[in-house]
Amino acid sequence: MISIFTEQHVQHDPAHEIFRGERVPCFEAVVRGNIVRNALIAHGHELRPPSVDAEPLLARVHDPRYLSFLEGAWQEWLALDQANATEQPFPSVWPIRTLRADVEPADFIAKLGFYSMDNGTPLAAGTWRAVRAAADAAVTAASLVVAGERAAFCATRPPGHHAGRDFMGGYCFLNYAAIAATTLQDGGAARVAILDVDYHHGNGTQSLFEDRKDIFTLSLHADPRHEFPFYLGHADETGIGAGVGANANFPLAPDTDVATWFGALDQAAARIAAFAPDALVVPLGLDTFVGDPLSSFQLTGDDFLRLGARLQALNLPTVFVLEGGYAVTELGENAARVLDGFEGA
Ligand code: SP5
Ligand code: ZN
Repeated sequence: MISIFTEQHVQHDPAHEIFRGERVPCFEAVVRGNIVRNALIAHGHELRPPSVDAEPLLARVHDPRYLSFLEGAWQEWLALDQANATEQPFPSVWPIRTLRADVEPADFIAKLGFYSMDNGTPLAAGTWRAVRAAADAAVTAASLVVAGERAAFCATRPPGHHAGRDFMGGYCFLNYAAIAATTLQDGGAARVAILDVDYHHGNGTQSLFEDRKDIFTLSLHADPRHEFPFYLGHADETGIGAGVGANANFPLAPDTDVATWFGALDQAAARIAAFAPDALVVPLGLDTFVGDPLSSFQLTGDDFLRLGARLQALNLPTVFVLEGGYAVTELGENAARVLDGFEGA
């Protein structure tokens, strides 16, 4: 399968994230991108660099004010203190209920909270360059499918499915699945389904499309009562307004076994078939793997082959977008197995 990969991912190289108030090494690390690239090559998949500019699409998915903030954030951080070049900014205050989420503050850390859902999405000097190149990769992968490829893989990091119209979160800054879906629609796919199989609920993607009836968002994930993103992803979220019926969540108990996970996948597949989309986007998180340090699901390597085969059986033009997966040694193999399973290898 043609996979779009950019070396620019190395520009996003934060040292730490916050876990239970302490700084810990980032789970979402540069090595992830390199491991995925190496495994794709080893499995015979063709790698290509991005060749389409995402610029015209960005402001259709994200708030222009948020994009401007992200583009200039590192310079603002340095402007506070040149010594910040070797430090990382973290938000410490958020416009929660009763506070105003419409007036952008002037203070940098206040702005960071204004545009963040958590303090677990570290920003680095080259974050904008990395996420901007990844957006080009998403548009390129979707454009290949528009041009007639059966499927393509946007093999980029950092991930994107927690990012919403005007916020970052969960290691995500720009929502590549949403960018890919929009590109597919521009290319003539009137109805698009987005099936998120990451361990975590795809809150950003749901929030971007839950009021739309032409984009069906589905997500299989750990129950948000127990797991990030905590505040979205429940089964009763079935869409809003014109989009009622075009959102489906399959929250699963922590420690859910493989048979139950595939049972939920079958239910999601039946819903997609009934929706009769013209194309499919798969936010592909590999953090459902039994050895993943952030999660409690139990999929093995063979299960990722099975997942690829099940997705192929939907018989739709398909764009895969890399999301989570933190068992770095196995991440590349597991991603490649999904593509292999899809291609019937
Ligand atoms: C794209 C994606 O998978 N984002 C996930 C963001 C999760 N952020 C919360 C991380 C919590 C870390 N918990 C460590 C548990 C160690 N056993
Ligand atoms: Zn995840």
